[in-house]
Amino acid sequence: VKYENALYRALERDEFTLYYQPQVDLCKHRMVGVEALIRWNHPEEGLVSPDIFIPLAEQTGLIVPIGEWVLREAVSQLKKWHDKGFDDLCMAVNLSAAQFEQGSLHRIVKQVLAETGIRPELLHLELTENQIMRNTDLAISTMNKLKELGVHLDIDDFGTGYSSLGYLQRFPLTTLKIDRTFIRDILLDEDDRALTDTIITMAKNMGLEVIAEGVETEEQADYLASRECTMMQGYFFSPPVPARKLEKDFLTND
Ligand code: G
Ligand code: G
Ligand code: MN
Ligand code: NA
Repeated sequence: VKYENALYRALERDEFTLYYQPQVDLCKHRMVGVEALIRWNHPEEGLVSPDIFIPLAEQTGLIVPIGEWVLREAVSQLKKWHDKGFDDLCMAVNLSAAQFEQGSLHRIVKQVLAETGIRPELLHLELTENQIMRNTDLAISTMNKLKELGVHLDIDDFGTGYSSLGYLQRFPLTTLKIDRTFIRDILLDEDDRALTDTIITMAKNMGLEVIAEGVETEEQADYLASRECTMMQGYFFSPPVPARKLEKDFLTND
């Protein structure tokens, strides 16, 4: 309740900003994409975590216009990076449940792609298992429409939700993102290791790409690479950072 009124005004006052976290492919020895993560610059309280205001935005329905702002901002930033010569960089954008279930999502994505001229396959939309399992028929039909536009559909936090493996193959997915809670203890906990190995194998067998989230150490990265999971994201490479910082650290032309 504390932030509710302020949240209403945050969009028009331009208080939101996006941070970007690199997604690296160890095979290619470089960053291949980024995930956009929203931040709120509250006038009095400074940076407010999305863990606090996203649930509130979902309750109030504000997540729909905020989510549309995120999509537009992320894709227009991607366009700027493409124009600087990094023209195969991908952008991943998180979708909330309300946004995903809005009839207008497909039209907005199509419009944003048309306005920027971004190749659709360079845009990844992230959904969680729970989002797609809520109403599977609606989810499949929405995902098919998005897939027809050519964008990628990634499952975020994979392994923590309630999707059944039998259902998984009915969704037009491209990527599984292994939740960071499994990666955290991958070298200490046999069960987490077994689970991670299984997700990697399953993804390969289903023709899906796989990304490990929350990679914090070189040892974790080495282990994943030894299991042929070479796409990774996490503090070991970089935390989410402002666009300028990402450019400085990862997008230099020399
Ligand atoms: O970046 P950070 O780890 O603080 O993000 C916390 C949570 O907020 C994560 O679950 C992340 O998916 C979510 N989140 C971040 N940015 C967005 C966004 O633009 N839209 C939605 N729906 N969720 C976001
Ligand atoms: O739910 P989603 O995967 O979209 O959320 C991404 C969140 O994970 C962001 O808030 C980001 O700050 C956080 N994050 C990214 N890399 C790491 C990491 O290596 N360790 C931890 N603990 N959190 C991470
Ligand atoms: Mn995500
Ligand atoms: Na995640």
